[in-house]
Amino acid sequence: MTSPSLASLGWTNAFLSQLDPDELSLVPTRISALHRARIDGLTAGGPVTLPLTGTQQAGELAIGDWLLSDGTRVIRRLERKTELGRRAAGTGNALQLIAANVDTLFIVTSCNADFNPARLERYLALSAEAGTEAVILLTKADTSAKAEDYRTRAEALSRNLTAIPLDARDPKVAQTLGQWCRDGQTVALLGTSGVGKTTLTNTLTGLAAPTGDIRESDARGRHTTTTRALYPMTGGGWLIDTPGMRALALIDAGGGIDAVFQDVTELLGNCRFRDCTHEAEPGCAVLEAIADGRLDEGRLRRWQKLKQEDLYHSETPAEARDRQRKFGKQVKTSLAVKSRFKR
Ligand SMILES: Nc1nc2c(ncn2[C@@H]2O[C@H](COP(=O)(O)OP(=O)(O)O)[C@@H](O)[C@H]2O)c(=O)[nH]1
Ligand SMILES: [Mg+2]
Repeated sequence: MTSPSLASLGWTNAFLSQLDPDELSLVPTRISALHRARIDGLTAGGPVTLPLTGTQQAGELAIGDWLLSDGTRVIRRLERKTELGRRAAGTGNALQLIAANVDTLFIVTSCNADFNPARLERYLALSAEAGTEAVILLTKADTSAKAEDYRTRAEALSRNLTAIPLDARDPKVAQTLGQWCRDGQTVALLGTSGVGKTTLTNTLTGLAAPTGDIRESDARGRHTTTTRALYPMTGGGWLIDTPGMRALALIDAGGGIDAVFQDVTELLGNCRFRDCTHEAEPGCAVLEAIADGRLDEGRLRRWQKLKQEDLYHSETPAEARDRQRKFGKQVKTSLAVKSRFKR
C-alpha cells in the first residue's frame, strides 16, 4: 500500500508555517488513535506508534491533532485549526477535547420527526464554536414526500447554511458530498441515535459497521475493542468517529450561538432601550421584526433559552451569585410594575 502524502492527511500551510527552521527535519504526524501512554499516528511514511512521556498527557491531545516527532518520540503539538470539545462535568469551563482539525461537521437529522430546530441550532452553535463548517444532512429523504420542505426549514436556521436531503444508503452520497469528502479534508458526524450516522459512515468509508438495532452493543464494543478513530473515505479525506463524538452534549454550544442567530443579534442594537429584554418594551426592534413577519417568534425564544443556558454553564460561582442577585431585583421590579398597572 502506498502511503498518503502529507496533504492527503490534511496537512496545510497553516501547520507548516508553525515550524521553526530547525524543526523542518521533524516528522509531521497526525493522531489517529489515542491511548493512555501512546498514540497511533499517520505520517507520509506510513503509520507510527509513539510513546507519551511523563509530561505529555493523552488528555491534552485529541484525535486529528498534528504533532511533530523526531521519529521515536513526540516533540510538540501544533496549533489547531478547529477544536471540537465538551465541557467536562464538574470542572468549570475546562474543555474536554473530542476531535481536532475537523474541517466539516455533518449535522445529521432525518426527514421525519427527528427534525428539531432547537436541537439543530444547538449543534450549529457547537460547530461555530469549534470553528468547523457545518452542513446539515437530511437522511431518509427516500421515505418522505417533503424532503425539499425540510431542506428549506433547515437552511433557514443560519445564514449561508447548506442542507442536503439524501438516502444515507445510496452509494452516490460520496459524490453528493464530494465537496467536503475529498482529498485532505476531515469530516465528522453529529446527530441523535437512529438518524443514519453509522449508515453514512459505512457509505462514505466502505466499512461495514453494524447499524440499527445492534447499535448499542456496537457502541460499547467499539469502546473496548478498538480505539482507532480516523477512517479514510473512499472519495478521499478522513472521517473521525470516536465514542466521544456521541457524547458531545447539546449544552456545549458555547459562544457560537451569536454566529448562528445573526438575524436576531443584528436587531438588538436597534431597540430604543439599551437594556431591552425583548418582552414588551416600546421601540423593541426584535418585537417589531416578529410583528411584521421578518423574524419567527419561536426562533427568538430558542435564542433566549440558549443564551440563558450558556450563561448558566459558563459563569463562575461569583458571577452566578451576581446574576441571581440581579435577577432577584428584576423580579421585584417587574412585580412592582405589575402591581402599579393593577391599581
Ligand atoms: N430508508 C432509509 N433508511 C435509513 C437511512 N439512513 C439510515 N437508515 C436506517 O435507519 C436505521 C438507523 O441507522 P443507523 O445508521 O444505525 O443510525 P445511527 O444511530 O445514527 O448510527 C437503520 O436501519 C438504517 O438502515 C436513509 O437515508 N433512508
Ligand atoms: Mg450508529
